Amino acid sequence: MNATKSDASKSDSTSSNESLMKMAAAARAAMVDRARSTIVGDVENPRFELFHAASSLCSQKVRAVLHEKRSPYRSNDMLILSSMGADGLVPAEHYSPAYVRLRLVAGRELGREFVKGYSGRTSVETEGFDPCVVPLLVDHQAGRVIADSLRICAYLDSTVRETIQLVPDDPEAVAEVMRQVGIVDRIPNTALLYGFHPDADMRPEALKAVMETVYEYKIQVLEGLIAANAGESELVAAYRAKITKESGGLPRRRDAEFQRAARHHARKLLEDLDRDLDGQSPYLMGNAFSLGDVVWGVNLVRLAYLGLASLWGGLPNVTRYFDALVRRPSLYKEAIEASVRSLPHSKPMDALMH
Ligand SMILES: N[C@@H](CCC(=O)N[C@@H](CS)C(=O)NCC(=O)O)C(=O)O
Repeated sequence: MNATKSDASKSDSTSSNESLMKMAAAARAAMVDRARSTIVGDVENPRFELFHAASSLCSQKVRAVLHEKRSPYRSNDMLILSSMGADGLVPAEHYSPAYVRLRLVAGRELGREFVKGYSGRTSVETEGFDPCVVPLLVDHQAGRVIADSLRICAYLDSTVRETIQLVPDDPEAVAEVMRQVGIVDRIPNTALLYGFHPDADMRPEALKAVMETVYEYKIQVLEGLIAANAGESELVAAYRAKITKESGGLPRRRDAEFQRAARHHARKLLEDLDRDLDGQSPYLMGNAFSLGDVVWGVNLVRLAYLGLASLWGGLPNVTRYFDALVRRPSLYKEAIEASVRSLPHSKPMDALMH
């Protein structure tokens, strides 16, 4: 009896692994340019597969962890901005039905409701599950799909044990690292990236130009996808949730008070960080590089890219911390170089390149 049961569950898990592999292959195939699907590392069939974007802050966190772990992976570098082509709107690749179906598998495991509105943040904890974003990790060995950068980073740290450990063992240290990770996860990054600041908008001009139409294009593409997939109710619900969120962002893009509040909030968090750092050691947890440093590193680089390094003006510990973080090879490659390669030129980044 037991043998039959375990045979059955083995074949169940084999078939669900197969179906996951097919779903991942379909999401890959929906990308416009297959050349953006590559293997990072020296193995033919890596255990991990990442759907991400070079420019995406949340993807940079995950790639920096994979770099620290020296884990090979299949990299699917997606275009996450819809753009206007000669024949009309070219949809962002992470809105493709095949990719969203794969994400919905991860969403079921996450057990959170779809995102219901816009706050300028992207944290699953505070906003709910956005079915139309990157990054997304497939673990082909475990037959699992994991959504959300915070969860993916923690998952990779607990799964790949043979290299650096980014979340420590000591319960107090774990609590502190995860507290910092949570703080960064709730920074209103979308507000800072998409928003037109009324006082000093230091973002590159080419980036501002993209942001003039970003919400309109997103909504238009998503409406088209709803019409084209009207028979698939789960997909339609996912696209509707995304429209709700993006429609909420549209009036905030030029909302002066909202934009000022987002910056003010970021400054307060940096003041807290300045107090949390001891002013001597390179990292949050002394000499031990941790997941807290990965996420702060990526986010500080993004703020620098946006011309917002002034937010840590007069905060000596954060200034020193930033200098240490940008020297870390994982952050240099996955946040600094990747941003320079994939985003419009931003002058403050020149000083960080070597
Ligand atoms: N909480 C999610 C947020 C993911 C997220 O917002 N991703 C952004 C890039 S950092 C994205 O895909 N934006 C494209 C879009 O909204 O269409 C995570 O950390 O993974």
